[in-house]
Amino acid sequence: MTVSAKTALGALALLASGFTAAVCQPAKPNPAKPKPLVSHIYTADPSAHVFNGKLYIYPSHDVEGNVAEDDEGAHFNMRDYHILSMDNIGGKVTDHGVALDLKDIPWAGRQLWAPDAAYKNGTYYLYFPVKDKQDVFRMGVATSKSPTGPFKAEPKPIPGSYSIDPAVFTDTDGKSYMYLGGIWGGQLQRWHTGTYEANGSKTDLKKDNEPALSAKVARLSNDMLTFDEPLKDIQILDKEGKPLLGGDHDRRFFEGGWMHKYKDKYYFSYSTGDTHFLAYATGDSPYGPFTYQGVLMNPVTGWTTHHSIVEFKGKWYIFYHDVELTGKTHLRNVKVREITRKPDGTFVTITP
Ligand code: FUB
Repeated sequence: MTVSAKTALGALALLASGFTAAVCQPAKPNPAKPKPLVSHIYTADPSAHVFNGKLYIYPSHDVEGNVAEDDEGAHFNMRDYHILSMDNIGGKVTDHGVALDLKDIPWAGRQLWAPDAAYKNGTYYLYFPVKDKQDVFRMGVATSKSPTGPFKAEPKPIPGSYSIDPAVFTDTDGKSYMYLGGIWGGQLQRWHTGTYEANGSKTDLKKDNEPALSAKVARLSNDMLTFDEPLKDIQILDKEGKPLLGGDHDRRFFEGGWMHKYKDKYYFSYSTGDTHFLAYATGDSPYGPFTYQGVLMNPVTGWTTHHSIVEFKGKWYIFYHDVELTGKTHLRNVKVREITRKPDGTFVTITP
């Protein structure tokens, strides 16, 4: 996550004042310069899914919370989720209103960060990270009969869960997995011994020559409400089979993991955080190990970078955010553009 020194992005205060319509402007796809999908609210961390032939986006809902900025991202003080949907890329985007509110999550303290969603057996699941009342990030889950909610939160966090940025992937055999983790403000480094270190590092372990901190994965139970196994490390290796190191900030995992499958290969993509790349690595199993392949997207304007990848009507798209509307790190807007793959399945790097 963010550090205060990195937030001075200039004062592009292009705030869309007074515009509160629920149905938003069509966003014309222009690969050269994609537009924010909506501008009446600020949105980030878009997790895109296709349910019943329609595209749904589960983003964070950024707000100006008047919370002082700190090195752990306190100013990312989000309090609810709105779900967006669209029938076509470039068509009308609908904001379905508040789907889940912080006040309706019994165990939550503050900061509703990047969510994801899944569907199984007639129920939609919304997964979300939020700090508990002790200020420790945990993963929550909420359910609904509709992809747009309203969602009802389970009374407790998912047992054994921690850190941020859940991404739920359902494989072709029907098994679902949650990927999670984020260093710095996402607290992953404080769990490196297996228990939470409240006074642990605010950034990383400062062990540049040791394997980098890993994202985590666990298979979900059949009811999608708990982990079926303890969280495991996601290993990301270089082409020589060596783990990426903690000091390799251009390539190591930072936050915002996403999993998709293409032609039987598993693609784990993620943000490198302080170097602002979206990178990816491929493997032969949902658990990895994954081999680093390169940069999926060069840095966007803004400090954070967070994405999802989805196939819709025969084409592959990346949903991501930048700060075009405000110039402020914590007031972001989501965008979409098509992805181009080379014949071997690797990506043509996108420069936004
Ligand atoms: O939106 C809050 C945090 O910023 C997310 O959890 C990170 O991935 C980064 O985008």
